[in-house]
Amino acid sequence: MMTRLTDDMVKDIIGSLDGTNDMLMSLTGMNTLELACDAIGMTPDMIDLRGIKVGVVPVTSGKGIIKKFSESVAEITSKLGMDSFVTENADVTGIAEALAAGSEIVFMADDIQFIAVNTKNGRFSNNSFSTAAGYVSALKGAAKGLSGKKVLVLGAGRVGSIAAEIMVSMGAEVTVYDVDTKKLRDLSEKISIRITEDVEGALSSHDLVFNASPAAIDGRHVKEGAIFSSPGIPFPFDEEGLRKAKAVIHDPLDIGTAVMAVQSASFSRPRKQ
Ligand code: 2YC
Repeated sequence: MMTRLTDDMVKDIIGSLDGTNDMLMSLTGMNTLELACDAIGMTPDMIDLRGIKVGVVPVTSGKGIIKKFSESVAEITSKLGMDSFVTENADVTGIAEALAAGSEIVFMADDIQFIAVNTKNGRFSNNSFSTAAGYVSALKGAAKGLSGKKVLVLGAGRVGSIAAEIMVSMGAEVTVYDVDTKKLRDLSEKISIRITEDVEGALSSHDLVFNASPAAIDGRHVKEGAIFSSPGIPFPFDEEGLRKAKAVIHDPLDIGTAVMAVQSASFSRPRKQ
């Protein structure tokens, strides 16, 4: 089941973007733009996002529109220097509106996929990869490198699995936990990870944790001084966990959307050397 944002999780995003940027600077050494570029192996000097026209299209399918979701996506991409707007119309009419307005990138999300399409060549980024890559970069920044380090991944869904794969390729020693042992076994056949069914023991023995699970994290098992890179929603920490952790990197939408913006823009712009 895809964990879905609620109106309540989204309502405060627009006013909090500078705060997220500052949090990322202090915990990872990178601001939102630097982090988004790092997630796809770039630096900000290699791509110019200014003036790229971005259309954000509300989508009414499934559980329908999340209040302020589209406006938040537009604000996040505007902060990166893009020329973003939310279409008046939703769904197909909204897509037509975005295209007619000359949007180079079109963002849209239903209950299963959240994508950013580059209208110049049809290539597109998706939020699962972008969230995984963005939060791996954040953990790498906060931990000052992941190569040779032990990392625990909570959740073997789309984000957790992609994050595990990226961190294995970076030389991290990755252990994955999921309540669904079949998901764990399937993943361990694809990539070289350790799997565990003892989430409490795993938590208490890891300094670095990537949390991509919707489940609560019991602070009693959090290791003193642990660093959490935690895209999982809803926010899972109790006050004991927050007290014991050295850093908790979390935002409901910002990092994933910023990586989508940079990645989809890079599909039609040559990387400046
Ligand atoms: O307002 C709208 O246009 C809605 N159709 C948006 C639905 C987004 C559903 N997806 C999610 O809540 C999650 C987010 C964490 C980002 C990706 N999927």
